[in-house]
Amino acid sequence: MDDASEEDFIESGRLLFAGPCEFIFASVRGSDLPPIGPHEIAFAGRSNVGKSSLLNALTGRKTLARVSHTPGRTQQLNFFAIGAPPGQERLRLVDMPGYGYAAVGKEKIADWSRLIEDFLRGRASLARVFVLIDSRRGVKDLDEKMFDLLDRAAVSYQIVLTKRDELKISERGGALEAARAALARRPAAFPRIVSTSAQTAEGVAELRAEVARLLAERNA
Ligand SMILES: Nc1nc2c(ncn2[C@@H]2O[C@H](COP(=O)(O)OP(=O)(O)OP(=O)(O)O)[C@@H](O)[C@H]2O)c(=O)[nH]1
Ligand SMILES: [Mg+2]
Repeated sequence: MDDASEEDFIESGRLLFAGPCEFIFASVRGSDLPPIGPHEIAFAGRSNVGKSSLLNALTGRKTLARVSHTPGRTQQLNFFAIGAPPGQERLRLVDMPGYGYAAVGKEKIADWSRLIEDFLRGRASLARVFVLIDSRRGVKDLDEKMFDLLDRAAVSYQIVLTKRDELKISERGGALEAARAALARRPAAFPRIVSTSAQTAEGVAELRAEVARLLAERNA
């Protein structure tokens, strides 16, 4: 696939997500994960950053993943199968609970940490984690902690900027530069950054292409 162009990946990404897509499993503890299947891509990030919304935008379904009206709504790992029939899925997407929601008690935070760490460690099918960063807020301490965790777990990760529509066009280059700078000390992070909006669908075709490229590399 060395000579495949960006346009080829845009098209294969479109096809990948044009097919069937369904919710298959929810995990509240690391001992209760679905059996290993196809490659998985997980969506991590602060509560309210737009994980569920971006997952819906990617799959073109408005209500596949539940979007929060109050932060901290997704409190489990939600697995979605892309492609059918069952057992022949091409890919799974994993919507992760958000971090950094202040009103969550210590006990919940401990449960959350255990679930996330159990999932990230030794999940052979986990191909990459997209760490979503709000374009307006940039990379914060808790995001750095997530990067630390991913570095320790030796999981491939990549920054995806969200809510790009909320930035003025003149501010967009700066948001990308800042995210790039945050990765300068992170050799394990994938260097390309995708800037998206679930609201306007900007960057969504590019993110699908990124997924298609990753699958092509993995299956090569
Ligand atoms: N303007 C704008 N708002 C967005 C975008 N994506 C999500 N939102 C809004 O941000 C809020 C949070 O979105 P979610 O998709 O539920 O965020 P989440 O990261 O899944 O949140 P948790 O599950 O609580 O961790 C909702 O009010 C969305 O409508 C976007 O691209 N642009
Ligand atoms: Mg969510």
